[in-house]
Amino acid sequence: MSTQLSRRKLIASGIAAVAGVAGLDAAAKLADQYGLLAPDHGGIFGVGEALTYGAQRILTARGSMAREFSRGQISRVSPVNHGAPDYDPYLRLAFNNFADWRLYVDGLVTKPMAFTLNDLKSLPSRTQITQLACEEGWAYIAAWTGVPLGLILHLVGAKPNAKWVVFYPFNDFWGSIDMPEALHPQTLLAYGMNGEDLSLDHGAPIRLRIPRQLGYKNLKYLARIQVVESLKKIGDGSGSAAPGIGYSWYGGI
Ligand SMILES: Nc1nc2c(c(=O)[nH]1)N[C@H]1C(S)=C(S)[C@@H](COP(=O)(O)O)O[C@H]1N2
Ligand SMILES: [Mo]
Repeated sequence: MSTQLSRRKLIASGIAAVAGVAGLDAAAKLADQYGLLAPDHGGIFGVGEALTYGAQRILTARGSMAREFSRGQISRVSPVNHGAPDYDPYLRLAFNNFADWRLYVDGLVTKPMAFTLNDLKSLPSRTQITQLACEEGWAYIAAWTGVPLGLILHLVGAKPNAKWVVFYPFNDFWGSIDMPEALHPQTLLAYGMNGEDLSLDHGAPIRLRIPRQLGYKNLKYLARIQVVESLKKIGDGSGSAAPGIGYSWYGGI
């Protein structure tokens, strides 16, 4: 552990030192070399934002866990932000209790798969009581049940050069996370909330539940997951719809 850690420390202080001496652009180049550059670094948030990502990535690289709470701490009210799509094909699938819904997982994988909701529910699950914190300043605690995303990536055989996981919901709020976050044990494809099926407005049939990141990274109403090596050719290349509406790609808490 210590060699790994001190190497990371070295990289972190190296990047900070380069930022001080040679300016932020040089620091960004160095960060990129070590996979510590957020995909929207060239955008409105600039290099400073990218370095926040790099610094946090080093701090959380050892897989630190988001806080988990007790049953008694579950919030009585769970607010909804951005309710379920009210158009097809989502409406049609919802009307049929998602019996015809499939979660397509493809991209840099050896075995692309289409999971039914029952497929996902029959896999080993994890229930965790965590907080969902919206960037607008409110939060609530709930119990979420789902399949660890890492298990799905294992089943489809994500290839060694896979670097990002892209999520496509039934609305246009697409997004992505990096591999360390995707493989983190608390990163779930959740189908249950507080002991019941996820409601439509909370993201049925499946949402990403990623308690180490802010609410807007917790994508709801998922249709497809794609594993990629680069985000450059996806959408506008910034890694998600978030930068387009004023949020940074990285939503770490
Ligand atoms: N597909 C999709 N997922 C989404 C959003 C969205 O607009 N579309 N909003 C996000 C935001 S900003 C927040 S705070 C959370 C809210 O989750 P909740 O409604 O279950 O509380 O969902 C996130 N997931
Ligand atoms: Mo949010």
